Order: sequence, then structure tokens, then C-alpha cells
Amino acid sequence: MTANKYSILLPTYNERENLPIIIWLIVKYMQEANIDYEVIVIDDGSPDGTLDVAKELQKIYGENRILLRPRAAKLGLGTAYIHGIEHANGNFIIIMDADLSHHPKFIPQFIALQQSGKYDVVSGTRYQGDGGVYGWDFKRKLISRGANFLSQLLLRPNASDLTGSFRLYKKDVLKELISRCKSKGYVFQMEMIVRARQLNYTVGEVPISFVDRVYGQSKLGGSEIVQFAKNLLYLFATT
Ligand SMILES: Nc1nc2c(ncn2[C@@H]2O[C@H](COP(=O)(O)OP(=O)(O)OP(=O)(O)O)[C@@H](O)[C@H]2O)c(=O)[nH]1
Ligand SMILES: [Mg+2]
Repeated sequence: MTANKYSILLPTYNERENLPIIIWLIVKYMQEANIDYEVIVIDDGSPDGTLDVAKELQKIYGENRILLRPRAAKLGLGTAYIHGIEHANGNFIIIMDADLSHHPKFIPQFIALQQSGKYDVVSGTRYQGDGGVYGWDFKRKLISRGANFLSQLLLRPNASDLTGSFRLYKKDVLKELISRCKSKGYVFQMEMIVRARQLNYTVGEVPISFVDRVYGQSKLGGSEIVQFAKNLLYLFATT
């Protein structure tokens, strides 16, 4: 492999049970594939002590592999990514959830596809090939499918999973996309892909299985859905 380095951003809010497992898996799969990487944990003052767990993990795996870039308060995912990118040493950025919904075993597949197709972005997809969702009840599946379907209809983005957040980006491309994105919250992932298409960036897709979180509290509620719908219409009107 080349001199590429991959910075994996892990935003965390109350993930103390999940963090040791996800980091163990990341280390395992990156080592096996002989890929140079760093993990950047962006914890937003989790009351459950996630940061203390992260410090212990840093002692185990080393300060060059696990970087801690905490913030004092819960400031949201969008700005957590920006904060992480500022501290990233890699030329590629991988964004994933820390709650074990995204399995690190897919990362080497993202990287292989990026290299073979020279893609600007590689997106995990739950809605193509072997991709799928596990552990969601019917209502949650319907919401996700519905959101994706509506967005496909309105935005025609050339990507099959708009609301997913397991992706690989060239760092410069990610910076450019983020600077153009106006939304925060759930719709942010979708806006990123829509802007990517607008700017003629290439997007590759890897089917992923998405597993519902086992530990910790889900945060999706009615207000997020209303917010999502509003933002979808806004994107429809402006792109
Ligand atoms: N730093 C930071 N991380 C956050 C924030 N909100 C969520 N996260 C993390 O972002 C990732 C995705 O958030 P989730 O709560 O899993 O969102 P979701 O997957 O849509 O919903 P559930 O898994 O059902 O809770 C997880 O790793 C969270 O810990 C935040 O405000 N700041
Ligand atoms: Mg989750």
C-alpha cells in the first residue's frame, strides 16, 4: 500500500460501553489489512464518563493511534466532525458512529473500492446488494426507508443511502463539502451527498449491514423527523 493515512473520526456522547469494543475492532481490522490509521475521539462532555474510558484506551493503544479531542459540552454532530477534521493528520477521513451500528470490518472494503475507482467519496449503503438493517422495529425501518425514498424522489442524488453516516472521504473533498453544507443534525449526511453530486465528485458505494445500538439510548424522536422533513424541502428548493 501507499503512504495514505486514514483518520477515523468517532464522535461520542455516552458511549462508554461501546467505545472499547469499537476501538478494539478498528485496531484489529486496520492491522490485518496493513493500513496506516489514527482514531480521533471527539467526546462532548458525556456524563457517563466516556472520556475516561477513552483515556484508558489511549494508554493501551498509544497516543499516535488514539487521539482525544474532547469538547466541554454537547455541541452536535456537525461541528464535532469539523472539530475532528481540524486535528486529522490523514489524507483520508472516515466518519462512523461509535455505537457499533457501523462495523469496522467494512473499512478495508471502503478503502479498496476508493483505490480501485479513485473515488472522492465512498459511502456505506444499507439499500444495495448485501446491505441491510438489523434490530430495528417496523416503525424505525419505515421512517428510514421513507426518508430515503422521499429524498431520492426529490433530490436524485446518484447514491442509494442518503441518510447513512458511514463514509470515507478525501480530506480536501470533505472540507469543501462541509464548508458548503448548511444543515446540522440528521439531514447533514444527506446534504453532504447531495452537494457531492452538485460539485461532480464521484461517489462509490459499499453495501453494509447496519446493526441497531445495543448499549445506550436512541435519540431519534418526533422533533428530529419534523426537522428532517423541513430540511429536505429546503435542499429540494436550493439544489
Ligand atoms: N461528539 C458528539 N457525538 C455525538 C453527538 N450526538 C451523537 N453523537 C455520537 O454520534 C454517533 C451517532 O449518534 P446516534 O445517537 O447513534 O444516532 P443514531 O444512530 O441516529 O440514533 P441511535 O443509534 O438510535 O441513538 C454516536 O457515536 C453518538 O455517540 C454530539 O452532540 N456530539
Ligand atoms: Mg446510532
